[in-house]
Amino acid sequence: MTLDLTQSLPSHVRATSGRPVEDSTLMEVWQGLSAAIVDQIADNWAATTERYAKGRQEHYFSAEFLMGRALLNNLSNLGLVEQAREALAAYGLDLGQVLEEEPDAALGNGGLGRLAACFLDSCATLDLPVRGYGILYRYGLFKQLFDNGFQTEHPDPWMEEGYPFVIRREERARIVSYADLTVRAVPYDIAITGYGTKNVGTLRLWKAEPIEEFDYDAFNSQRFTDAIVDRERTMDISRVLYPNDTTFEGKVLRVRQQYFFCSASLQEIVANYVRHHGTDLNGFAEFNAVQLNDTHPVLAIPELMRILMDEHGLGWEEAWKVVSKTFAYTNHTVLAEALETWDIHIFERLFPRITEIVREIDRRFRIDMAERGLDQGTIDYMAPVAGNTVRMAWIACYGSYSINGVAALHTEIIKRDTLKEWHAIWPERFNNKTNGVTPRRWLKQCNPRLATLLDEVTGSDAWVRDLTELAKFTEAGTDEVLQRLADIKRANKVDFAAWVKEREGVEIDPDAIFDVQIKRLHEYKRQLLNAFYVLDLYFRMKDDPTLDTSNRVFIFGAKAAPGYIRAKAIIKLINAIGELVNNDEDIKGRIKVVFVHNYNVSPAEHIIPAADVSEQISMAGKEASGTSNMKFMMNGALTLGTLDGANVEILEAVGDENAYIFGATDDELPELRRHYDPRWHYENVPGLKRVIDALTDGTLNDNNSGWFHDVRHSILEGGYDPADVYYVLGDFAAYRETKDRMAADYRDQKAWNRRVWANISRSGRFSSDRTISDYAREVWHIEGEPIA
Ligand code: GPK
Repeated sequence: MTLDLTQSLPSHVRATSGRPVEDSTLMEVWQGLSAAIVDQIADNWAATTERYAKGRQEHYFSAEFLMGRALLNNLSNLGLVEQAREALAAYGLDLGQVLEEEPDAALGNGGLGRLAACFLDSCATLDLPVRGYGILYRYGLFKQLFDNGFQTEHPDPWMEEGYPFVIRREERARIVSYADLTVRAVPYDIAITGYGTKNVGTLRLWKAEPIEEFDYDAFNSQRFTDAIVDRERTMDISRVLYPNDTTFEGKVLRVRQQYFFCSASLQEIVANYVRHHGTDLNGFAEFNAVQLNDTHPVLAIPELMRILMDEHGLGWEEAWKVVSKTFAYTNHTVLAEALETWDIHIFERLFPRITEIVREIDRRFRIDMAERGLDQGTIDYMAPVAGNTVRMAWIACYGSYSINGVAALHTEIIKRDTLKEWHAIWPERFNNKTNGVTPRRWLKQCNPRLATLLDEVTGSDAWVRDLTELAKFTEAGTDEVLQRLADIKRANKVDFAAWVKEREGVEIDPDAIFDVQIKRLHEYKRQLLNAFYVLDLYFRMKDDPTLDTSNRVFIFGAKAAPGYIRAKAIIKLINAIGELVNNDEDIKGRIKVVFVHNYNVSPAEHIIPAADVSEQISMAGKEASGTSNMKFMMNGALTLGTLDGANVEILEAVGDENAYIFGATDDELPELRRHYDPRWHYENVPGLKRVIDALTDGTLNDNNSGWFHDVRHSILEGGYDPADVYYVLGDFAAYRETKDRMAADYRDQKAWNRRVWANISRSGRFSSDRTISDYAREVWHIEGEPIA
């Protein structure tokens, strides 16, 4: 029997704090309430785990899971929000305040990590036998602060004060061996509740620990410090998340991390197979599939070969047959700088046996391809090992039965360009799985006002489990519904304005257009294009104070990889523009720029429900999918974007009249770029010269870093790269025209809200439930297994 939270909360808080609720801190109350939730789901969690262990399972391997906060998600899934509110109210406590105590589990960088988190939510909701496997980083993604407008990075020891949602499973620890180090991998499990189901899934995160607390030999022979040093070397493995997004960083520690979680996870999966299906591993792939979230977990391919051959006696051919029916690979980018390649000497030093296996995969690959009649040039290009370089994406393509992109356009591009040689040989391996996002966190939880309206309009909460339900109500946008949409957006904007005032110290007008670009800072995403527009609008307004336009708030949120100086320069630039614009008396607050610092999952939950405009302005062909575009759509923001990634499919879903699309397309760009002269645009496109000159003529202050000169130079002159690689100047005129038109359209609120409703009601396809159903049916071959 499970207790009502009113009964169970006090004892959990007391057990946490050692004091009555009245004398406990808010943090302790958060911990107690969280523990009470874990208590509530324990039986269902155990039942689900047992049930899944027997049948076919999917294992989602990912170096990143950007989970965000867990408590509200669990309360909401379990239908306990009101109960929790009441249980706390009895002590004069406010649920909202308690929820704000929770640290974000930021074990990911951006889209790829958050996608993994949305997928787990959908798998749980759909009762699918899927488990996530990753690393329990002690430090999540760095915390971002601004110092004089410059990004500074700070450690994020997110579970230092205790984190009740993670359960250590000491008894399931595994040994992971490197040539120079042997470590214990201890699993920590996080329960993944679904919406409207009793099933509870699992995210298993591995922590590296020393085999023994101390190396007693070293300790006893007076080499105490040596013993400590080795211990620290072990703990290093799961110490920190690498803060790069779509860029590869070839650090030894990183490859150690990758092998660490792949090896530990596979050992466990194989042991489970043996327990339930016996010692003949030839049948392994009938019960297990592994999805590789990008190339970060690709070492799982040679590692499974090793386990099958060295520990279970399979021959090479038998093992390879199993392996190539087990793995499926998702590609998340076409950017060359993201391609993971490792120097084989690193492999040799860390894991000689894995290196041997990789070399053998390479040797057999070359024979295989020669027999298929490929020429030597193509074989060399595709081979897993080239000279001293191991190419993880090629191992993934060779060893996987499924290869997918994350939006229709992206999949076409990898078939046509990035992976075309692979597609030529194995077209049947390729498939598209357009990304999705969970409507639980990204609609029901973050936008309760809109959720209530949807309940009313549709007559039930069925949309929460099947977002395509909303499509039946595309015609339900009556005047009354449109007015309520407007009221909801306005209320969300008022809330957001208060949040921004408190957090960033900037005052914003809830009646202004809230125009939002939130994503990692990368040149291809073109925050610079947006910044140029803001500056240009500012100058136009200075020229003509009567310029007839709605008030505008430009909201940015973005972290730059710590070593990506150009990206950091763009952050500084946006902050400098904010400085200039926000404080100019002439502008009278008609333009405001807000850079929300430390952008992460929780800030996104405040920002997205308040947005009017969703900036999705990457250079066409570069953004594999994008996922914030989907979150905005669900929350009734209109897309201002290029025909890139999933924008293309959003446009298809809503129709031309309900989105603002501009700019060069992927098809047009090669030809356009051939004749491209950014200088010509600088000289001739209205507004551009003034904006670009402002970077360096003293209008904007980069505190003598020289960074704004570098930005200008990269756009006009280039250097190592050609000038303006991402076609910022080329698309500026179209962007300005489209954004101006959008702002003019905003004045007709009724027409605008009709578009808002079109977006919300047609967002069903972008639920991660749809994405996951597609993976389950077409790639994983699993079905829902409800425990009750
Ligand atoms: C792609 F390659 C990568 C990466 O290292 N990190 C990352 O977040 C993103 N991504 C893409 O850039 C997005 O377009 C995409 O929506 C997301 O992955 C999820 O597929």
